[in-house]
Amino acid sequence: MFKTIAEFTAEWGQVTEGTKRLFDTLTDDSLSQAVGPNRRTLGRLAAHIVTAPHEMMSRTGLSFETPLAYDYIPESGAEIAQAYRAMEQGLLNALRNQWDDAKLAEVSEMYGDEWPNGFTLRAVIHHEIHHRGQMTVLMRQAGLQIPGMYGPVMEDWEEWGMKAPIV
Ligand code: NI
Repeated sequence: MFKTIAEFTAEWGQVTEGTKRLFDTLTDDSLSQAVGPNRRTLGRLAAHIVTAPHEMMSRTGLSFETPLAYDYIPESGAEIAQAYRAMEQGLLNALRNQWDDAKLAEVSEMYGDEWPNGFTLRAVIHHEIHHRGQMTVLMRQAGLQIPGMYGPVMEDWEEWGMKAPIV
């Protein structure tokens, strides 16, 4: 759990930088990709990543606008990428303007449980990374090349003239 807003800001910057690179790779055609029938499409997953931090943080009393309605799935990858940028800045601005570090130790009711706000901020990041991983599978299935997040992707090894390790 985060103890200071500065700690969260530093990590949020790293995570959102990766997500922006991923979202900028989305094509409009790819958004209908799903792992199977009646499963969430790539567009729905991406829109969920945009709206979930607002849904979670609103329960703590933090106030900022969601750039997408919860049930709306854009048909444009660029629109999702733009909405994501608005969300990540809106969340950060709200934290800086409305909270101080002491607020992170305060507890809010979350889904029938009580979470310290600093834990909720941690959950926001884990939730995003979780769904981002699902997105990369669908993006591969849709024929897109994905950017490396925590290490090289297949194409990076090829570019370096090396064989990708199969481990
Ligand atoms: Ni989720």
